Amino acid sequence: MSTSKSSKSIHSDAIANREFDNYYEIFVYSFCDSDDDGVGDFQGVETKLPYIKEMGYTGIWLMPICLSPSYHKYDVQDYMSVDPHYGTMRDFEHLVDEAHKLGIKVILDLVLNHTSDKHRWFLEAVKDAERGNKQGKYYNYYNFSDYNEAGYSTVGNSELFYEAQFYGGMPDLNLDNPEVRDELDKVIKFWLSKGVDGFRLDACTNFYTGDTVKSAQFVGWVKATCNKYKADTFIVGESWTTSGNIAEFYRGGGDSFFYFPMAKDDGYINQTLYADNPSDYFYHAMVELVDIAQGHIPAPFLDNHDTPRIAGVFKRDSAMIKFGYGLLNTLNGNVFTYYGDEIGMVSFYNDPDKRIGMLWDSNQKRKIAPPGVSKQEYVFGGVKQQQADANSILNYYKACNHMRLNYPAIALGEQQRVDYPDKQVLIVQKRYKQQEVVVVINFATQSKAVRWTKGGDLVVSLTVDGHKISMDNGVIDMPRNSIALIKLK
Ligand SMILES: [Ca+2]
Ligand SMILES: [Ca+2]
Repeated sequence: MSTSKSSKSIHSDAIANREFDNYYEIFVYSFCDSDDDGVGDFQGVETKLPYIKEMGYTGIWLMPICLSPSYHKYDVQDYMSVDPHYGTMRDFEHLVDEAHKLGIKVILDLVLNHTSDKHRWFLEAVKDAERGNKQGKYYNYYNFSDYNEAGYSTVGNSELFYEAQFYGGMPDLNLDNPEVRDELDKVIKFWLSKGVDGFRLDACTNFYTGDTVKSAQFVGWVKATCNKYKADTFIVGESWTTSGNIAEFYRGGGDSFFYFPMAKDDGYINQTLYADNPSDYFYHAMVELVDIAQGHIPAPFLDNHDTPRIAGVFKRDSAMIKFGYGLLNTLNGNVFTYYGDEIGMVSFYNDPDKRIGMLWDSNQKRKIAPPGVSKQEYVFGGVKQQQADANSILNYYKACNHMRLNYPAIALGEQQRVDYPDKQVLIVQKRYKQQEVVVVINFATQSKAVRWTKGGDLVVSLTVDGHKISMDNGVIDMPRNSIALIKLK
Protein backbone atom coordinates (compact mmCIF):
# COMPACT_ATOMS: atom_id res chain seq x y z
CA MET A 1 0.00 0.00 0.00
CA SER A 2 1.30 3.43 -0.83
CA THR A 3 -0.03 6.86 -1.55
CA SER A 4 1.80 9.14 -3.92
CA LYS A 5 0.64 12.23 -2.02
CA SER A 6 0.83 12.46 1.74
CA SER A 7 -2.47 11.33 3.18
CA LYS A 8 -1.45 12.51 6.62
CA SER A 9 -3.01 15.93 6.68
CA ILE A 10 -6.73 16.37 7.00
CA HIS A 11 -7.07 20.06 6.42
CA SER A 12 -9.17 21.67 9.11
CA ASP A 13 -10.97 23.69 6.43
CA ALA A 14 -12.00 20.46 4.80
CA ILE A 15 -13.56 19.29 8.08
CA ALA A 16 -15.42 22.55 8.57
CA ASN A 17 -16.81 22.42 5.06
CA ARG A 18 -17.29 18.74 4.57
CA GLU A 19 -20.60 17.50 3.28
CA PHE A 20 -20.14 13.82 4.06
CA ASP A 21 -18.58 11.75 6.80
CA ASN A 22 -16.60 8.58 7.32
CA TYR A 23 -18.43 6.94 10.22
CA TYR A 24 -16.98 4.46 12.69
CA GLU A 25 -19.35 2.22 14.66
CA ILE A 26 -18.34 1.69 18.28
CA PHE A 27 -19.61 -0.82 20.83
CA VAL A 28 -18.62 1.07 23.97
CA TYR A 29 -18.60 -2.14 26.04
CA SER A 30 -15.82 -3.66 23.94
CA PHE A 31 -13.83 -0.68 22.73
CA CYS A 32 -11.58 0.61 25.48
CA ASP A 33 -11.73 0.03 29.23
CA SER A 34 -10.25 3.04 31.05
CA ASP A 35 -10.52 1.67 34.61
CA ASP A 36 -9.79 -1.99 33.88
CA ASP A 37 -13.04 -3.33 35.34
CA GLY A 38 -13.61 -5.49 32.26
CA VAL A 39 -16.14 -3.21 30.56
CA GLY A 40 -15.31 -0.46 28.09
CA ASP A 41 -16.48 3.03 28.93
CA PHE A 42 -16.89 6.63 27.78
CA GLN A 43 -13.48 7.65 29.10
CA GLY A 44 -11.96 4.77 27.16
CA VAL A 45 -13.57 5.96 23.94
CA GLU A 46 -12.36 9.48 24.70
CA THR A 47 -8.74 8.35 24.97
CA LYS A 48 -9.04 6.81 21.50
CA LEU A 49 -10.45 9.89 19.74
CA PRO A 50 -7.02 10.91 18.40
CA TYR A 51 -6.66 7.41 16.94
CA ILE A 52 -10.10 7.65 15.33
CA LYS A 53 -9.22 11.01 13.82
CA GLU A 54 -5.85 9.83 12.59
CA MET A 55 -7.55 6.87 10.89
CA GLY A 56 -9.64 9.35 8.92
CA TYR A 57 -13.01 8.82 10.59
CA THR A 58 -15.00 12.00 11.04
CA GLY A 59 -17.99 10.62 12.92
CA ILE A 60 -18.69 7.94 15.50
CA TRP A 61 -21.89 5.95 15.97
CA LEU A 62 -22.15 4.74 19.53
CA MET A 63 -24.28 1.61 19.96
CA PRO A 64 -26.89 2.12 22.74
CA ILE A 65 -25.63 3.76 25.92
CA CYS A 66 -28.82 4.09 28.00
CA LEU A 67 -29.53 2.12 31.18
CA SER A 68 -30.41 -1.43 30.18
CA PRO A 69 -30.56 -4.91 31.73
CA SER A 70 -28.57 -6.40 28.81
CA TYR A 71 -24.90 -6.12 27.87
CA HIS A 72 -25.83 -4.88 24.35
CA LYS A 73 -28.38 -2.34 25.65
CA TYR A 74 -30.83 -2.59 22.76
CA ASP A 75 -33.56 -2.93 25.42
CA VAL A 76 -33.74 0.48 27.03
CA GLN A 77 -34.85 0.83 30.64
CA ASP A 78 -34.50 4.61 30.88
CA TYR A 79 -34.10 6.76 27.76
CA MET A 80 -32.69 9.76 29.61
CA SER A 81 -29.84 8.04 31.39
CA VAL A 82 -26.50 6.48 30.63
CA ASP A 83 -25.69 2.98 31.78
CA PRO A 84 -23.41 3.29 34.83
CA HIS A 85 -21.16 0.53 33.41
CA TYR A 86 -20.13 3.06 30.76
CA GLY A 87 -19.64 6.00 33.14
CA THR A 88 -21.57 9.08 34.14
CA MET A 89 -23.56 11.60 32.12
CA ARG A 90 -20.72 14.02 32.82
CA ASP A 91 -18.29 11.54 31.22
CA PHE A 92 -20.55 11.28 28.20
CA GLU A 93 -20.83 15.05 27.80
CA HIS A 94 -17.07 15.32 28.07
CA LEU A 95 -16.64 12.70 25.36
CA VAL A 96 -18.95 14.63 23.02
CA ASP A 97 -17.08 17.88 23.70
CA GLU A 98 -13.70 16.31 23.06
CA ALA A 99 -14.93 14.63 19.87
CA HIS A 100 -16.20 17.96 18.58
CA LYS A 101 -12.86 19.61 19.32
CA LEU A 102 -11.29 17.08 16.96
CA GLY A 103 -13.95 17.61 14.28
CA ILE A 104 -15.58 14.25 15.01
CA LYS A 105 -19.38 14.05 15.03
CA VAL A 106 -21.21 11.81 17.50
CA ILE A 107 -24.42 9.98 16.63
CA LEU A 108 -26.29 7.75 19.06
CA ASP A 109 -28.13 4.52 18.53
CA LEU A 110 -31.76 5.33 19.25
CA VAL A 111 -34.03 2.38 19.94
CA LEU A 112 -37.58 3.65 19.52
CA ASN A 113 -39.35 0.52 18.30
CA HIS A 114 -39.41 -1.12 21.70
CA THR A 115 -38.37 -0.68 25.30
CA SER A 116 -37.07 -3.17 27.82
CA ASP A 117 -39.74 -5.13 29.68
CA LYS A 118 -38.06 -3.60 32.76
CA HIS A 119 -38.95 -0.08 31.60
CA ARG A 120 -41.30 1.73 34.03
CA TRP A 121 -43.82 2.29 31.22
CA PHE A 122 -44.09 -1.42 30.56
CA LEU A 123 -44.26 -2.37 34.24
CA GLU A 124 -47.20 0.06 34.60
CA ALA A 125 -48.76 -1.20 31.37
CA VAL A 126 -48.72 -4.78 32.64
CA LYS A 127 -50.45 -3.63 35.84
CA ASP A 128 -53.13 -2.00 33.68
CA ALA A 129 -53.42 -5.15 31.59
CA GLU A 130 -53.75 -7.41 34.61
CA ARG A 131 -56.45 -5.14 36.05
CA GLY A 132 -58.24 -5.17 32.71
CA ASN A 133 -57.79 -1.40 32.56
CA LYS A 134 -57.75 -0.91 28.81
CA GLN A 135 -58.10 2.87 29.24
CA GLY A 136 -54.90 2.95 31.32
CA LYS A 137 -52.31 5.51 30.22
CA TYR A 138 -49.46 3.02 29.97
CA TYR A 139 -51.61 0.17 28.64
CA ASN A 140 -51.88 2.26 25.51
CA TYR A 141 -48.12 2.83 25.30
CA TYR A 142 -47.83 -0.74 23.99
CA ASN A 143 -49.83 -3.00 21.70
CA PHE A 144 -51.88 -5.43 23.77
CA SER A 145 -54.22 -7.98 22.28
CA ASP A 146 -56.67 -10.63 23.45
CA TYR A 147 -55.29 -12.89 20.73
CA ASN A 148 -51.88 -14.45 20.33
CA GLU A 149 -50.68 -13.12 16.98
CA ALA A 150 -47.35 -13.56 15.19
CA GLY A 151 -44.74 -11.45 17.01
CA TYR A 152 -46.72 -11.39 20.28
CA SER A 153 -45.80 -12.62 23.78
CA THR A 154 -47.93 -13.60 26.76
CA VAL A 155 -48.36 -11.34 29.80
CA GLY A 156 -47.33 -13.53 32.75
CA ASN A 157 -49.76 -16.42 33.15
CA SER A 158 -52.67 -14.47 31.70
CA GLU A 159 -54.52 -14.81 28.42
CA LEU A 160 -53.39 -11.37 27.37
CA PHE A 161 -50.73 -10.77 24.76
CA TYR A 162 -48.46 -7.89 23.74
CA GLU A 163 -46.51 -7.16 20.61
CA ALA A 164 -42.80 -7.99 20.93
CA GLN A 165 -41.30 -8.47 17.48
CA PHE A 166 -37.84 -9.43 18.74
CA TYR A 167 -38.66 -11.30 21.96
CA GLY A 168 -40.75 -10.91 25.10
CA GLY A 169 -38.09 -8.77 26.78
CA MET A 170 -38.48 -6.10 24.10
CA PRO A 171 -42.14 -4.99 23.98
CA ASP A 172 -42.98 -2.88 20.89
CA LEU A 173 -44.16 0.64 21.62
CA ASN A 174 -47.49 1.86 20.25
CA LEU A 175 -46.04 4.50 17.94
CA ASP A 176 -49.53 5.65 16.91
CA ASN A 177 -50.21 6.93 20.43
CA PRO A 178 -49.61 10.74 20.54
CA GLU A 179 -48.54 10.42 24.18
CA VAL A 180 -45.81 7.98 23.14
CA ARG A 181 -44.70 10.39 20.42
CA ASP A 182 -44.54 13.17 23.02
CA GLU A 183 -42.32 10.99 25.21
CA LEU A 184 -40.02 10.21 22.27
CA ASP A 185 -39.95 13.89 21.30
CA LYS A 186 -38.58 14.61 24.79
CA VAL A 187 -35.97 11.85 24.39
CA ILE A 188 -34.78 13.30 21.08
CA LYS A 189 -34.67 16.83 22.52
CA PHE A 190 -32.77 15.55 25.58
CA TRP A 191 -29.95 13.94 23.58
CA LEU A 192 -29.66 16.77 21.08
CA SER A 193 -29.30 19.13 24.06
CA LYS A 194 -26.32 16.98 25.12
CA GLY A 195 -24.67 17.98 21.86
CA VAL A 196 -25.08 14.84 19.78
CA ASP A 197 -25.15 15.32 16.00
CA GLY A 198 -27.83 12.81 15.14
CA PHE A 199 -29.01 9.26 15.52
CA ARG A 200 -28.80 5.78 14.10
CA LEU A 201 -32.37 4.50 14.26
CA ASP A 202 -32.63 0.88 15.25
CA ALA A 203 -35.07 -1.58 13.69
CA CYS A 204 -36.77 0.73 11.18
CA THR A 205 -38.58 -2.14 9.43
CA ASN A 206 -40.27 -2.95 12.75
CA PHE A 207 -41.69 0.48 13.54
CA TYR A 208 -44.82 -0.78 11.81
CA THR A 209 -43.97 -4.38 11.00
CA GLY A 210 -45.09 -5.24 7.47
CA ASP A 211 -45.89 -1.62 6.57
CA THR A 212 -42.85 0.05 5.01
CA VAL A 213 -44.71 3.25 4.11
CA LYS A 214 -45.81 3.88 7.72
CA SER A 215 -42.40 2.87 9.07
CA ALA A 216 -40.76 5.32 6.64
CA GLN A 217 -43.15 8.08 7.72
CA PHE A 218 -42.14 7.45 11.32
CA VAL A 219 -38.49 8.00 10.38
CA GLY A 220 -39.61 11.23 8.71
CA TRP A 221 -41.30 12.19 11.98
CA VAL A 222 -38.04 11.58 13.88
CA LYS A 223 -36.18 13.80 11.40
CA ALA A 224 -38.81 16.56 11.67
CA THR A 225 -38.58 16.32 15.46
CA CYS A 226 -34.79 16.70 15.29
CA ASN A 227 -35.24 19.75 13.06
CA LYS A 228 -37.34 21.41 15.76
CA TYR A 229 -34.37 21.39 18.12
CA LYS A 230 -31.21 21.50 16.02
CA ALA A 231 -30.08 22.29 12.48
CA ASP A 232 -27.91 19.86 10.53
CA THR A 233 -28.65 16.63 12.32
CA PHE A 234 -27.93 13.33 10.58
CA ILE A 235 -30.38 10.44 10.83
CA VAL A 236 -29.42 7.03 9.46
CA GLY A 237 -31.88 4.17 9.62
CA GLU A 238 -31.34 0.46 10.05
CA SER A 239 -33.26 -0.69 6.98
CA TRP A 240 -32.43 -4.39 6.87
CA THR A 241 -34.50 -5.07 3.78
CA THR A 242 -34.56 -5.08 -0.02
CA SER A 243 -33.47 -2.23 -2.28
CA GLY A 244 -37.14 -1.60 -3.19
CA ASN A 245 -38.09 -1.15 0.45
CA ILE A 246 -35.03 1.00 1.09
CA ALA A 247 -36.19 3.26 -1.76
CA GLU A 248 -39.56 3.48 0.01
CA PHE A 249 -37.80 4.42 3.25
CA TYR A 250 -36.00 7.29 1.50
CA ARG A 251 -39.38 8.66 0.42
CA GLY A 252 -40.39 9.01 4.09
CA GLY A 253 -38.07 11.92 4.86
CA GLY A 254 -35.10 10.34 6.66
CA ASP A 255 -31.58 11.45 5.67
CA SER A 256 -29.96 8.12 5.07
CA PHE A 257 -30.50 4.36 5.25
CA PHE A 258 -27.97 1.57 5.50
CA TYR A 259 -27.61 -0.13 2.14
CA PHE A 260 -27.82 -3.77 3.15
CA PRO A 261 -27.69 -5.07 -0.46
CA MET A 262 -24.03 -3.91 -0.54
CA ALA A 263 -23.04 -5.70 2.69
CA LYS A 264 -22.32 -9.20 3.97
CA ASP A 265 -21.42 -12.37 2.09
CA ASP A 266 -24.35 -12.13 -0.34
CA GLY A 267 -23.91 -8.38 -0.91
CA TYR A 268 -22.60 -6.66 -4.00
CA ILE A 269 -19.05 -6.10 -2.81
CA ASN A 270 -18.31 -9.68 -1.84
CA GLN A 271 -20.16 -11.01 -4.89
CA THR A 272 -18.10 -8.72 -7.16
CA LEU A 273 -15.07 -10.81 -6.23
CA TYR A 274 -16.73 -13.87 -7.80
CA ALA A 275 -18.55 -12.22 -10.72
CA ASP A 276 -17.83 -13.28 -14.33
CA ASN A 277 -17.87 -9.64 -15.31
CA PRO A 278 -16.83 -7.74 -12.17
CA SER A 279 -16.64 -4.34 -13.88
CA ASP A 280 -20.28 -4.46 -15.07
CA TYR A 281 -21.42 -6.00 -11.80
CA PHE A 282 -19.71 -3.45 -9.57
CA TYR A 283 -20.63 -0.44 -11.69
CA HIS A 284 -24.26 -1.53 -11.48
CA ALA A 285 -23.92 -1.52 -7.66
CA MET A 286 -22.30 1.95 -7.68
CA VAL A 287 -25.22 3.34 -9.68
CA GLU A 288 -27.98 1.49 -7.83
CA LEU A 289 -26.72 2.79 -4.48
CA VAL A 290 -27.13 6.38 -5.67
CA ASP A 291 -30.41 5.79 -7.54
CA ILE A 292 -32.10 4.20 -4.54
CA ALA A 293 -31.14 7.16 -2.34
CA GLN A 294 -32.92 9.57 -4.73
CA GLY A 295 -30.78 12.59 -3.92
CA HIS A 296 -30.41 11.71 -0.24
CA ILE A 297 -27.28 10.32 1.39
CA PRO A 298 -26.35 6.71 0.58
CA ALA A 299 -24.95 4.70 3.50
CA PRO A 300 -22.85 1.79 2.21
CA PHE A 301 -21.13 -0.60 4.61
CA LEU A 302 -19.72 -4.13 4.73
CA ASP A 303 -20.83 -5.42 8.12
CA ASN A 304 -22.03 -4.39 11.57
CA HIS A 305 -22.62 -5.79 15.07
CA ASP A 306 -25.42 -8.07 13.78
CA THR A 307 -23.59 -9.67 10.87
CA PRO A 308 -20.51 -11.87 10.57
CA ARG A 309 -17.38 -9.74 10.50
CA ILE A 310 -16.21 -9.01 6.99
CA ALA A 311 -12.68 -10.36 7.47
CA GLY A 312 -14.24 -13.82 7.81
CA VAL A 313 -16.48 -13.25 4.79
CA PHE A 314 -13.29 -12.40 2.86
CA LYS A 315 -11.83 -15.73 4.02
CA ARG A 316 -9.24 -14.14 6.33
CA ASP A 317 -7.29 -13.25 3.20
CA SER A 318 -5.63 -9.90 3.82
CA ALA A 319 -5.62 -9.04 0.09
CA MET A 320 -9.37 -9.62 -0.18
CA ILE A 321 -10.03 -7.78 3.09
CA LYS A 322 -8.14 -4.75 1.79
CA PHE A 323 -9.61 -4.81 -1.72
CA GLY A 324 -13.16 -5.20 -0.38
CA TYR A 325 -12.74 -2.11 1.77
CA GLY A 326 -11.13 -0.31 -1.15
CA LEU A 327 -14.19 -1.03 -3.30
CA LEU A 328 -16.49 0.20 -0.51
CA ASN A 329 -14.57 3.45 -0.42
CA THR A 330 -15.06 4.17 -4.11
CA LEU A 331 -18.81 4.50 -3.47
CA ASN A 332 -20.89 7.62 -2.95
CA GLY A 333 -22.26 8.60 0.43
CA ASN A 334 -21.31 8.22 4.08
CA VAL A 335 -19.32 5.01 4.49
CA PHE A 336 -19.72 3.13 7.80
CA THR A 337 -16.99 0.94 9.31
CA TYR A 338 -17.45 -1.42 12.25
CA TYR A 339 -14.78 -1.04 14.95
CA GLY A 340 -12.09 -3.70 14.74
CA ASP A 341 -12.56 -4.31 11.03
CA GLU A 342 -9.53 -2.08 10.43
CA ILE A 343 -7.37 -4.73 12.10
CA GLY A 344 -9.18 -7.62 10.41
CA MET A 345 -11.02 -8.85 13.51
CA VAL A 346 -13.12 -11.99 12.94
CA SER A 347 -16.32 -13.32 14.49
CA PHE A 348 -17.67 -16.78 15.16
CA TYR A 349 -21.09 -18.12 15.99
CA ASN A 350 -23.22 -15.87 18.17
CA ASP A 351 -23.90 -12.16 18.66
CA PRO A 352 -21.36 -11.62 21.48
CA ASP A 353 -18.69 -13.16 19.20
CA LYS A 354 -19.35 -10.33 16.75
CA ARG A 355 -18.76 -7.77 19.53
CA ILE A 356 -15.53 -8.82 21.21
CA GLY A 357 -12.92 -6.49 22.66
CA MET A 358 -10.87 -4.27 20.37
CA LEU A 359 -7.26 -5.41 20.26
CA TRP A 360 -5.12 -2.33 20.82
CA ASP A 361 -1.91 -4.28 21.31
CA SER A 362 -1.20 -7.92 20.46
CA ASN A 363 0.47 -8.15 23.88
CA GLN A 364 -2.37 -6.70 25.93
CA LYS A 365 -3.12 -9.01 28.84
CA ARG A 366 -6.80 -8.38 29.24
CA LYS A 367 -9.17 -8.68 26.31
CA ILE A 368 -12.74 -7.54 26.78
CA ALA A 369 -15.27 -10.35 26.32
CA PRO A 370 -19.00 -9.61 26.47
CA PRO A 371 -21.09 -12.23 28.32
CA GLY A 372 -21.84 -15.25 26.12
CA VAL A 373 -18.75 -15.12 23.93
CA SER A 374 -18.08 -18.61 22.57
CA LYS A 375 -14.78 -17.95 20.85
CA GLN A 376 -12.39 -15.03 20.64
CA GLU A 377 -9.51 -14.99 18.21
CA TYR A 378 -7.36 -12.28 16.64
CA VAL A 379 -5.80 -13.15 13.30
CA PHE A 380 -3.79 -10.11 12.17
CA GLY A 381 -2.43 -8.53 15.37
CA GLY A 382 -3.33 -5.41 17.30
CA VAL A 383 -3.51 -1.73 16.42
CA LYS A 384 -0.01 -1.01 17.71
CA GLN A 385 1.58 -3.73 15.60
CA GLN A 386 -0.39 -2.87 12.48
CA GLN A 387 0.38 0.83 12.79
CA ALA A 388 4.06 -0.10 12.52
CA ASP A 389 3.54 -2.17 9.35
CA ALA A 390 3.17 -0.13 6.15
CA ASN A 391 1.37 -3.03 4.45
CA SER A 392 -1.08 -3.80 7.26
CA ILE A 393 -4.85 -3.92 6.89
CA LEU A 394 -5.00 -0.93 9.24
CA ASN A 395 -2.80 1.24 7.03
CA TYR A 396 -4.84 0.28 3.96
CA TYR A 397 -8.05 1.30 5.77
CA LYS A 398 -6.43 4.56 6.77
CA ALA A 399 -5.40 5.31 3.18
CA CYS A 400 -8.96 4.64 1.95
CA ASN A 401 -10.50 6.95 4.54
CA HIS A 402 -8.06 9.76 3.77
CA MET A 403 -8.64 9.32 0.05
CA ARG A 404 -12.32 10.11 0.63
CA LEU A 405 -11.51 13.12 2.80
CA ASN A 406 -9.02 14.52 0.32
CA TYR A 407 -11.23 13.95 -2.76
CA PRO A 408 -14.88 14.72 -1.92
CA ALA A 409 -15.86 13.97 -5.52
CA ILE A 410 -15.68 10.27 -4.55
CA ALA A 411 -18.42 10.63 -1.93
CA LEU A 412 -20.46 13.32 -3.64
CA GLY A 413 -19.70 13.23 -7.35
CA GLU A 414 -21.80 12.42 -10.38
CA GLN A 415 -20.57 9.13 -11.80
CA GLN A 416 -19.88 8.29 -15.41
CA ARG A 417 -18.33 5.11 -16.69
CA VAL A 418 -15.50 5.31 -19.19
CA ASP A 419 -15.67 2.43 -21.69
CA TYR A 420 -12.82 -0.03 -21.43
CA PRO A 421 -12.54 -3.33 -23.30
CA ASP A 422 -11.54 -5.52 -20.34
CA LYS A 423 -14.21 -6.80 -17.96
CA GLN A 424 -11.59 -6.98 -15.18
CA VAL A 425 -11.04 -3.22 -15.35
CA LEU A 426 -13.52 -0.53 -14.36
CA ILE A 427 -12.96 3.17 -15.00
CA VAL A 428 -15.41 5.65 -13.46
CA GLN A 429 -15.21 9.41 -13.64
CA LYS A 430 -16.66 11.38 -10.73
CA ARG A 431 -17.38 15.08 -10.86
CA TYR A 432 -18.30 17.36 -8.00
CA LYS A 433 -18.19 21.17 -8.15
CA GLN A 434 -14.73 22.02 -9.50
CA GLN A 435 -13.29 18.58 -8.80
CA GLU A 436 -12.99 15.82 -11.34
CA VAL A 437 -11.43 12.47 -10.46
CA VAL A 438 -11.21 9.07 -12.10
CA VAL A 439 -11.38 5.81 -10.18
CA VAL A 440 -9.59 2.95 -11.93
CA ILE A 441 -10.09 -0.54 -10.52
CA ASN A 442 -8.22 -3.71 -11.47
CA PHE A 443 -10.38 -6.61 -10.28
CA ALA A 444 -7.96 -9.25 -11.56
CA THR A 445 -5.65 -11.20 -9.29
CA GLN A 446 -2.83 -10.44 -11.71
CA SER A 447 -1.38 -7.12 -12.83
CA LYS A 448 -2.79 -5.18 -15.77
CA ALA A 449 -1.45 -2.46 -18.03
CA VAL A 450 -4.44 -0.13 -18.41
CA ARG A 451 -4.48 2.35 -21.27
CA TRP A 452 -5.35 5.86 -20.11
CA THR A 453 -4.87 8.75 -22.52
CA LYS A 454 -6.82 11.54 -20.79
CA GLY A 455 -3.93 12.58 -18.58
CA GLY A 456 -4.27 13.89 -15.04
CA ASP A 457 -2.22 13.06 -11.96
CA LEU A 458 -2.11 9.73 -10.18
CA VAL A 459 -2.93 10.93 -6.64
CA VAL A 460 -3.84 7.77 -4.71
CA SER A 461 -2.68 4.18 -5.12
CA LEU A 462 -4.40 1.47 -3.12
CA THR A 463 -2.59 -1.83 -3.49
CA VAL A 464 -2.95 -5.01 -1.48
CA ASP A 465 0.56 -6.41 -1.53
CA GLY A 466 3.04 -3.56 -1.32
CA HIS A 467 3.50 -3.22 -5.10
CA LYS A 468 3.04 0.26 -6.49
CA ILE A 469 0.83 1.67 -9.21
CA SER A 470 2.60 3.79 -11.80
CA MET A 471 1.34 5.93 -14.67
CA ASP A 472 3.54 6.64 -17.65
CA ASN A 473 3.07 7.36 -21.36
CA GLY A 474 -0.66 6.71 -21.35
CA VAL A 475 -0.45 3.43 -19.46
CA ILE A 476 -1.35 2.77 -15.82
CA ASP A 477 0.56 -0.20 -14.50
CA MET A 478 -1.79 -1.74 -11.96
CA PRO A 479 -0.85 -4.60 -9.62
CA ARG A 480 -3.47 -7.23 -8.71
CA ASN A 481 -6.65 -5.96 -7.01
CA SER A 482 -5.50 -2.36 -7.05
CA ILE A 483 -7.38 0.92 -7.16
CA ALA A 484 -5.96 4.11 -8.63
CA LEU A 485 -7.31 7.61 -8.23
CA ILE A 486 -6.47 10.07 -10.97
CA LYS A 487 -7.18 13.76 -10.52
CA LEU A 488 -8.18 15.53 -13.71
CA LYS A 489 -8.90 18.89 -12.08
CA1 LIG B 1 -14.52 0.24 32.54
CA1 LIG C 1 -43.09 -1.87 16.15
